[in-house]
Amino acid sequence: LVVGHEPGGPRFSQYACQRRTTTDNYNVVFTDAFEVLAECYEFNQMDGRCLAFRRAASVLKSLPRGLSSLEETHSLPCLGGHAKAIIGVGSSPKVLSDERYQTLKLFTSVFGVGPKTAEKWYRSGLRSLDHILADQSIQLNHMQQNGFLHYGDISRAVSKAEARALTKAIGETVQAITPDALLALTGGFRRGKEFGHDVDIIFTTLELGMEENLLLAVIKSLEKQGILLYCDYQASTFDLTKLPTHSFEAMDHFAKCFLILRLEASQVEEGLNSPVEDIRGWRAVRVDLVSPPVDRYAFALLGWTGSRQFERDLRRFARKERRMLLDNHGLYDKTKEEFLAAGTEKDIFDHLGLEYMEPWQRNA
Ligand code: DGT
Ligand code: MG
Repeated sequence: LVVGHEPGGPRFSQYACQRRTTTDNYNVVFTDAFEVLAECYEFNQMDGRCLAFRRAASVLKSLPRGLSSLEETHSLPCLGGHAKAIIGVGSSPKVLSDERYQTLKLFTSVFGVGPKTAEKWYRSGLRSLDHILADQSIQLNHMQQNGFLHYGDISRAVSKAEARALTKAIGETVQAITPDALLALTGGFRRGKEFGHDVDIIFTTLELGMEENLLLAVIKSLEKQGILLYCDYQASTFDLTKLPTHSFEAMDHFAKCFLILRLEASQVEEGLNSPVEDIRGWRAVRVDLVSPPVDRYAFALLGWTGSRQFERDLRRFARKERRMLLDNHGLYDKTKEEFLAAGTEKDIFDHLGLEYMEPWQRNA
């Protein structure tokens, strides 16, 4: 592998937002191993090591071909000794067969169950989903109850065709409420992924201040259409005077909802992804809707398009290289002491002095 330098910037920057990363991953064996380890460190709250392996995985995802020797890693950033050792040995991580890892992975696969709850259940000796459902002392919240209720459906991948069908349905619902609206399918599908774990859709009104009402009206309409299986609505807590946050992990403050929707097989040209569901005639799908004010739409679209690693590095790049603070709400220039406006994602890249990356190049 020849690690060259392209005109206009380093090909292997330490920042994911300076590497063009498509969905073609030629090092999936290594990146899978790194991501398993990252997840394991996350379960153990070892955030530094978790991030180190996420970064290492992200660098390998941007390579134009598979690594064929350890020497090739020497010119790459973000690969520590531990990561290189794994590449050298070429083995899959031992944690894969670790009971704790497997159990926490299983528990967190339920919608509404985070690492803390999974850990608590693990510590009390629970090892399977049946154990949890049979345990009288466990009080599941509404989200978790629905996570279990629809577990079979929502733990199966959503196809691009299914995501498109849902975008069409939401688009029509939005249109019927207000003809002047902006709407986009975002998240992994906007980056060109064939499958995802949910469908992320962003929309807003052209009239500033009406966006939250639109979201509420959409939810009401979905309920009326009989396709709303579950809804966790979170009202906006957006404060336009606040500076962008340092933490990526915190959710943004825009009005949003986490839904489970019913998707009919007849809505999907290619049919449903799973034969069982196709025979049944419908499936449940996890859908997230977010509705930012129109003047923040570009920031929210950029933030929700991901990938998570791309977003983390955009923020880190802004802070470390430009003395700017970026999040889903806006961009603040600490030198000029002012917010920088943006009507498009391109405007944000321009403010940051970064070459524009298409959504399909952000699969870091
Ligand atoms: P998927 O759905 O697993 O195929 O993959 P993605 O990339 O669609 O991931 P998803 O749906 O979890 O999130 C979509 C984007 O939304 C993600 O790339 C970044 C953003 N996002 C999701 N959760 C958070 C969060 O907790 N904090 C922040 N700041 N952004 C988030
Ligand atoms: Mg998604």
